[in-house]
Amino acid sequence: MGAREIGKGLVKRYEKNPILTREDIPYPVETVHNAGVTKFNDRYIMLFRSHVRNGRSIIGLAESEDGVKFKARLKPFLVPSREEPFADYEEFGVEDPRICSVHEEYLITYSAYSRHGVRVALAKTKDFVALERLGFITQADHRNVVIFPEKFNGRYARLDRPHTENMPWSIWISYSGDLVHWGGSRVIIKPERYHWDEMKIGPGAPPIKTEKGWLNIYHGVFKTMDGAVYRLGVALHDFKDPSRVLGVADEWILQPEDPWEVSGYVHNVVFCCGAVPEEDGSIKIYWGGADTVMCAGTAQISDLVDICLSRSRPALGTLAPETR
Ligand code: BMA
Repeated sequence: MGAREIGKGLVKRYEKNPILTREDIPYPVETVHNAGVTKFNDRYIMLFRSHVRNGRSIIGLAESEDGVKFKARLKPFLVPSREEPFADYEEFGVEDPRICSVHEEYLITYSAYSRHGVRVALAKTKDFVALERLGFITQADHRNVVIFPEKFNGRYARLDRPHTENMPWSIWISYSGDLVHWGGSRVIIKPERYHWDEMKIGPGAPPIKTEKGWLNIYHGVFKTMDGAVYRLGVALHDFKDPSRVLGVADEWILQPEDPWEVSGYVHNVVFCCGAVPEEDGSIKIYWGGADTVMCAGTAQISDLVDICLSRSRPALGTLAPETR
């Protein structure tokens, strides 16, 4: 991918960003953002979120040969269900899909909004044509679920992000034998006070296997007088025990800089739901810009792993243990 460097960032933005906008979609939408991306039969598949004109969201599908020039299908891929039990919990829209490749199947997690709150739903597909909803895998007040592609001691693992009233929202881990019922939950990464991620953090792309552990690309939010700023950061988790955090990089890897990241439907947002590792050691990272357009960039996987380990901060924060 052709690239230019912004600042001294580890992520090189694609020179023709944004890569997908509402003008590219053959049905009426206001935005194209927060897309999950994976490789399927040597093609890249992108599931992207779009606001429609009532302010609610649906999910579309676009395909690409090279990972940057995408063509959208004629119809949306996932819209709020009309069948129970899904209809009741999806009536306000479906958002922020992640695609997790597990065995021969692709698991899709997405946020379902309704009068009952926001919770996370799980669906699966083998071919990106037929889609089967498996169920809701959280109660209300959860978003951002990413499932690891491998089992650990016979159980699936996921990173998730419950909401809470009295603590900054943090990244948790949970386990399941069947993908539908989850438990064993515990917090593993917390925002750091007065850092770029102090307001809240949440999983972004499904974890990526590297030579040194699982790479977790997550988002972190900082509150300013001008609203919240969404940036991306990285953490590294142990191969065998993903609840063991080997390092959380102290610095962000991407922040809103391009005009379509700084201004749009929600300004100052880069938000990641997918990344695709390549055989040459690079990784394509995809992010929504200002909740309006899709952008892409590349990084070297080894660079991202290195900053997790060499510029690390404590995963559970630097506060004294008794105040955590
Ligand atoms: C979060 C989610 C994301 C969105 C971000 C910025 O809370 O709603 O889907 O990209 O806010 O608006």
